[in-house]
Amino acid sequence: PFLDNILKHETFRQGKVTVNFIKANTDLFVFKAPKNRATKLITYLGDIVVNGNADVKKVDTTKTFIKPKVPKFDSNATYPEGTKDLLTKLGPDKFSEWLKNEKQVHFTDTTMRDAHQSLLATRMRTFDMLKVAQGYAKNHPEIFSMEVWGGATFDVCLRFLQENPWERLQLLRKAMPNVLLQMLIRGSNGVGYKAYSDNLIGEFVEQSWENGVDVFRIFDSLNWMKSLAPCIEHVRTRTGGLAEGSICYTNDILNPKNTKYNLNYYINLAKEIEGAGAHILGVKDMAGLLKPYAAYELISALKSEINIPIHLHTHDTSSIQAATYLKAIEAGVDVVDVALGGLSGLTSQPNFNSIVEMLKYQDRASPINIDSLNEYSNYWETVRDYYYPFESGLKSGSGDVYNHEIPGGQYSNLKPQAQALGLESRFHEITKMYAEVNTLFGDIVKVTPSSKVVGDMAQYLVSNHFTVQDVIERGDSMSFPQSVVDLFKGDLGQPVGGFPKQLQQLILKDQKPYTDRPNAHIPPLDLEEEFKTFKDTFEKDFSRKLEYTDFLSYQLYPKVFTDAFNKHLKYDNLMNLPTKNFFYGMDLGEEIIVELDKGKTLLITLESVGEANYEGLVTVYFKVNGQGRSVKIKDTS
Ligand code: 3PY
Ligand code: ZN
Repeated sequence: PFLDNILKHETFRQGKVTVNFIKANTDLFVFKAPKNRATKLITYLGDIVVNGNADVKKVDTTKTFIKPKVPKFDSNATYPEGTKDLLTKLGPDKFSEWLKNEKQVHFTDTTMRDAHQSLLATRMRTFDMLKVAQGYAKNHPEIFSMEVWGGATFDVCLRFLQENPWERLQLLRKAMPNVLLQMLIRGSNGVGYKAYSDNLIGEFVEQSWENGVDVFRIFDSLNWMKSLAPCIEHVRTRTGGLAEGSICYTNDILNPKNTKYNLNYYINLAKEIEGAGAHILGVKDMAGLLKPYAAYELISALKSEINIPIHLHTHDTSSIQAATYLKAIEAGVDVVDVALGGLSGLTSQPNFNSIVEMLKYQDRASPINIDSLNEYSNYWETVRDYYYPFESGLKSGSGDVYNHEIPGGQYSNLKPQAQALGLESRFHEITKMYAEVNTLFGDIVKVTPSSKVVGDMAQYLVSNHFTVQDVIERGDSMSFPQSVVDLFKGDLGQPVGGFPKQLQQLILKDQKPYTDRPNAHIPPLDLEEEFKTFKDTFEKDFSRKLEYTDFLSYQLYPKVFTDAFNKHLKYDNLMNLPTKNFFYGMDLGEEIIVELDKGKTLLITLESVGEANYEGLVTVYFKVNGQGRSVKIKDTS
């Protein structure tokens, strides 16, 4: 390293070395940690052994894990043709026609996106997905699509899992080249919580397609067409994929008192979405409020009013959503979203395996090998155990969802959040307040990011012992959460029927709201210039070339990306580390195999852990491919 420092030194490179060169340049004696991957990996493992993974709040030391059984598949066999092949053959418009004319009902498998987002706080790692991706695509090419990307997964990959979301997408694409891959995109909010410039969203859509996404489920958190339409247009003009423009379902169309979100409202919105060029209509029931008989009415009406196929999404929070699917299937829905048994139910999607059984011997049944499907469910059931710290603690379905209308993913997060704020015993007060805040806000559509704002306000009121009446009476002297102010200013767009004017004034005080698109206030990004600046800032010490997709990650989440980048410099790519070791480190004497790159494998054993020295440094001893190695870790626990 000393020689390396000399060779790289500016003075040396300029050929200006004098006899005093070494003496005058003390920086020659500063050695960077060796960059090799094995050192970085054992540094990570050592850190987790000494300090634990900060993301794991409570470790159960008695826990034992069972090795998940990967269902058999032939890695040399060619992939059977699936929906991706059909899309390539037909193109998106003809594909949409094909789907509409299908008699059988089709399935989207959400296991790798919404299911774990809704049950395990989005923590599922690529490692566990890749183990079964190829086999699943080969054994189940009849699946309509695999939802694998978007929603909260992008943020969580970078923020908590130290993964590159684009790499996840590329690897899943490679492992599943025959079936459609699907993502969830929040219209002008992309995969974030605020509006971005239009050209950034356009680039993001194009790169998502280039890297593997075929089906874009596009929604807006206030059902605002002005946010949906540009995103549908991006998919139509910049990709060869399918634009699934979606209505978010809220309230209850069968409730005679509901004059806002009634059947007519949804039909009109669906027509606008079809008119904007969507290939598929998504009905996104994010909170699981679409009851069975309402589903029959809604789907029947939509089938007769629009000409594109209909794709229904729900969450089983109430535990009766299989009945909703049954009625929707009777009414002619084309595709439904399901999750493999082990990751289904409650705030996740209805159980794929059981829905297949429900339809067996019926007209619209799909030819699916249920025994194989059950093996995959077992795999996920076993894998799920490795993620126990991220379970929500919800134990049963809840009929109360029809009152509070909290989306599945948010509901399962709310309990741990309340716990963290010391409000666990007041959980039901928060859910009740959520409903009251919704009424106060004028009954808005609640889905990311608008749902987060309602949740922020509910927590704010409960933790400060305020009521909504207090807001009405004394709101002008309250300082509300920033997200609430932003919403009422117009930063997430306009809600159905507008904001309640008086409340808006109380919240905004002397700020002026606007009613045009938030994106109209965000200048387009100078992509070329910004990409150059990005590379100049980050590329210096990086162990791999930075891609345009990294730049997009940075633009969407600057701080999250920067933190992930710094961790990457320290630990390198941790994606291939087994999940047990990623979250819980290693046991003494434990031996693990980690495949760093194709053909480059490390056999690592944890030999011993020393005591902290006077500086608080702990030496952790490993054996790596038979050789003794140690790392010094600062004990911060
Ligand atoms: C998301 O936006 O992540 C959702 O899953 C909304 O339902
Ligand atoms: Zn969902």
